[in-house]
Amino acid sequence: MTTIKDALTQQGCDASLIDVIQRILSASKDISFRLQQGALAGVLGSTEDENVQGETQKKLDVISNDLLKDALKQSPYVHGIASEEEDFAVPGNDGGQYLVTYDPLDGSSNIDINVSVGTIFSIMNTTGNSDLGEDFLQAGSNQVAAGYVLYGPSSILVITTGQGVSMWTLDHTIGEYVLTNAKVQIPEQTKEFAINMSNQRFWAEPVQNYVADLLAGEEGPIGKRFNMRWVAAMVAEVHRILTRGGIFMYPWDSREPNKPGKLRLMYEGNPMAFLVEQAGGLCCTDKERMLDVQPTEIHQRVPVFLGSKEEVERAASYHNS
Ligand code: FBP
Repeated sequence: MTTIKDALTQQGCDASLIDVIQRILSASKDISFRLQQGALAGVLGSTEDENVQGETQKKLDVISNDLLKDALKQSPYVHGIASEEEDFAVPGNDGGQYLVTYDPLDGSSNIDINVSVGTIFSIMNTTGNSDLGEDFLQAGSNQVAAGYVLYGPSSILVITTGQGVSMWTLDHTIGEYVLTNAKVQIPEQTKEFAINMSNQRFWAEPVQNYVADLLAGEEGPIGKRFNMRWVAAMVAEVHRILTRGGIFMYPWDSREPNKPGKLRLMYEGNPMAFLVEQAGGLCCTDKERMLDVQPTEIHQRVPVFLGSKEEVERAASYHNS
């Protein structure tokens, strides 16, 4: 049986990077177990607190954040951590080489209704900048590894180190991730889109026009009928797209005109962009390739368009024209 360690070694990852990834995976197994226990573990529901994004924290957001943070801080190779649930970058070990960003539990509003959620992670090298917060402000093209664990009917790890994308299913009987798809490839064309349609009246004109053309079906300018999906957890939307294609959009909208979008660049946009590109798809903002965006702050938000190559190119063309 190929182990994750074997696969990462074959991809040329050194022992320190493998250590960091394995710590994330061991925390993910713990999160997966707690999610399965659900109400039995007393972990459902909200805390009294809000995170730095102003969102109510679920108990499992906090528990998952702590599990990942504790696992990573013990690694001699982790220089710093940035999480959706932490206001500021958290120092690791001075001699550590890697910076890790993560969303410990993406889509956490799904927890209480027993629908899929996930952990998203991204790993970069430290630049040596003595200001840890600034050290993190690197474009996504600098990522050395990224992935997510989707906690659904099964728990599935999807990972890239820049040499394609592989999928691993958690076998609870042995407590290990088992390789279930060695080469994930996104179909170039699709007839499926995902966007929160309830925000339609708030979108900018290019998104209004593009979605109107998708909805026009065979009679419209695109000339095909599209189906729509919305799980309300980016990790589940990306998993569907990696499995059978599609386009996912979370554009800027005028509900909060001063924010560029809802999703976060450093622990949602970038890791998903790395995975999607490595699987043959595309990911961009309304202006540029996601992986080229130069971050200005750790919790920066971005508009996101990702998925099947031809459809993302089409969505981008509405912004360019
Ligand atoms: P959290 O990480 O705080 O859960 O928020 C992110 C997110 O859940 C994405 O995963 C998802 O795409 C989006 O919010 C759904 O937002 P909504 O359905 O409220 O528009």
